[in-house]
Amino acid sequence: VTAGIPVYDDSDESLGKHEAPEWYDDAKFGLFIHWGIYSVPAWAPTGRQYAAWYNWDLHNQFNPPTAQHHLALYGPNVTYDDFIANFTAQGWDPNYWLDLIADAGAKYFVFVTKHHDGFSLFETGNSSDRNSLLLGPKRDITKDLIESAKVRYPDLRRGLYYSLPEWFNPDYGPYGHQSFPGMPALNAFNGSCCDPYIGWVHKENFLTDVQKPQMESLFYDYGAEILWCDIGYASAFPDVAAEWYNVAATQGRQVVRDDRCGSSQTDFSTPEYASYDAVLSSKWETSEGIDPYAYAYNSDTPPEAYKNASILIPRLVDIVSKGGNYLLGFGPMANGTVIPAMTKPLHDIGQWLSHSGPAIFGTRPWWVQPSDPAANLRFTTAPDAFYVIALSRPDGSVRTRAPVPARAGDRVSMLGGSGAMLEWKFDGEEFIVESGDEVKSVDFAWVFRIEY
Ligand code: FUL
Repeated sequence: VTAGIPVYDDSDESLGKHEAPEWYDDAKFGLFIHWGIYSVPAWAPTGRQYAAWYNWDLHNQFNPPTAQHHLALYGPNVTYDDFIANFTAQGWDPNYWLDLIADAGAKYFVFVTKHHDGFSLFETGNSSDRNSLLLGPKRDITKDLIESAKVRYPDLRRGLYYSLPEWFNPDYGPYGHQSFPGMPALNAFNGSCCDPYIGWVHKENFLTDVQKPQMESLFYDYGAEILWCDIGYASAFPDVAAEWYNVAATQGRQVVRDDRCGSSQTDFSTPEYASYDAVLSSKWETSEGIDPYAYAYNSDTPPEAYKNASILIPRLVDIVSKGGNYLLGFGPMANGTVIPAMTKPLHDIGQWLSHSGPAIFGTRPWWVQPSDPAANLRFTTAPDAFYVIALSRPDGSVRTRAPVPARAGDRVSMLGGSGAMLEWKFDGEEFIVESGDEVKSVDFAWVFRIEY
């Protein structure tokens, strides 16, 4: 026990004391990487289903497009696992992704080490043999990514996504609200059944022999700084969390986990494709793909349908102004490369952050939202400055009646502009900055820095 470092135990009360560390709140912008067997078929009806759900949709009689697509393209005899042969990672260089992440200005990434299809991209020892070391790439993808990141961008925070359930694994059981034809009935599994409505079924040893060693490996062998569990329900996490927190703390590291780890406590919540009108009282992170509705690569999505920087940058600003983090997903193709429709907006975000990042990173939200919706403004605060961010290009001036904490003598300038001090005043309650021509030099969002 080191003085000043809290020691956690397995009780709910103790685990509930864990919080998102400041570095995570400061980081604001991360990138989510979904890459796996599903990147081979890479298909879902665009805008409607998640491409990483290919195997689920393939078996879902209530949701026929994927099954129809599969039948037409591959015929009736190709199974999902047949795609493993085409998932080789040949030519994949982790530095190519890492440079992309750095170019986008992101402070962290979250890599999908095992999605619901149960195929692991990390060393799973005795717990499973459906993994990338034995099959497909024959390579420890997670290790290659993590170790390269440590060397190339040591400040980039490293997050690992981990799905607690595994579809169609007889030790876990069917997943979802109904079983599909040809699949064993929900009650056909031995061991404990959890929720009679959802029908989550798992054998007791799934937690002790699969989840527990795998989570511990992600913590200690791969050094997860963010554990991004998915789905929740039956979970070994409560049994391994306290030790993870304690070990990390004695190493001088602060780790963080999301709200899908199958326990009631959480460090941050994870709404998908979400936005809010006001600041939330507890830490949150919204995730979404650059794709209109997918995290993994979806070949059905036309290039023009991807969100571009004029959508993504205002999203980032809006989320941060409400206290959230933005975890933006890109889906590499099976060969590991990322299409220009995704790399271009990432690059544009990075360019914008290179001058306007101070209004994002390390900031905290302001307690009140700008009052005039037409002005399309957002606020963030820092110890040395207050930021008024316009999401539409200001036409001559920026005006708001919201309580902006500017005082006589404060200097106002636009980030990414000439650096010139701008005229500003209060007209009654209205705060006015003469933005003039400065705004011509910047695109996507215009940050006015009020320096205390
Ligand atoms: C969801 C998953 O089911 C999606 O496929 C995706 O991974 C998203 C981040 O979480 O719950």
